[in-house]
Amino acid sequence: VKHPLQNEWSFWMFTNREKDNWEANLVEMVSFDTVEDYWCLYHHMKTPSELDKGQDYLVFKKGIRPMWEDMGNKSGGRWLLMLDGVKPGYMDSIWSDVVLLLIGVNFEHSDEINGVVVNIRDKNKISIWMRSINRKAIVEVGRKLRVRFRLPCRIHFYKHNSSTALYSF
Ligand code: M7G
Repeated sequence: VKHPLQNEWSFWMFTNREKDNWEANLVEMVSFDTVEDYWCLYHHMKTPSELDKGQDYLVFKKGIRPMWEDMGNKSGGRWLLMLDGVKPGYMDSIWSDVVLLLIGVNFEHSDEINGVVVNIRDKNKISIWMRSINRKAIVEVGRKLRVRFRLPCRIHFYKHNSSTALYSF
C-alpha cells in the first residue's frame, strides 16, 4: 500500500538550453502523489549540486505552472534563501528537506504554498513560492525556514517581480 500525499505535485526542470525564450526551457518531467513515488524519483534524479549552472529544479502543486504569470502565482511572492557560502552538500539537504516539508503538509498554512525552486547559479538560491501575500502565512513559513536551516544571512520575502522585501527574518 502506498501512502498518499494530500496534494499531487509536478517535478519540473529548467533546462537552460533555449537562450531567447525563458518559458521554452521549462519541462514538466513527472508528477507524484504518494510518498513512495517521491522517494523513487528522488533516488533516480541528480541532486541540485549535480546540475549544470543555469539550470533549476522546480516542484509545484499539479496544475500550477512555475512562473509568475500563472493564476496561482500572480498575486503571491516568494521567500528567497540565498545560498552563497553554503556548501553543495548542505544545499542538497536543504532542498530535499524543503520538498519534504511541502509535500508532507508541515505548515499550518500549507494551502498557501505553491512550490519550491532551486536555481543553480554563481550564487545558488532556493525559493518557496506562496500564493498570496497573506501576512500570517508568510510569517509562519519564514519563521520555520529561518529556525530550521542554518544560513549565512537573513531571508527575505518578495512579491513576484519586485525587488523590495516585504518581510525579513
Ligand atoms: P531567475 O532564473 O529566477 O534568476 O530569473 P537569476 O537571475 O538568478 O538567473 C532570471 C530571468 O528569467 C528573469 O529576469 C526573467 O527574465 C526570467 N524569468 C524567471 N522567472 C521565474 C520567470 C517567470 O516566472 N516568468 C517569466 N516570464 N520570466 C521569468
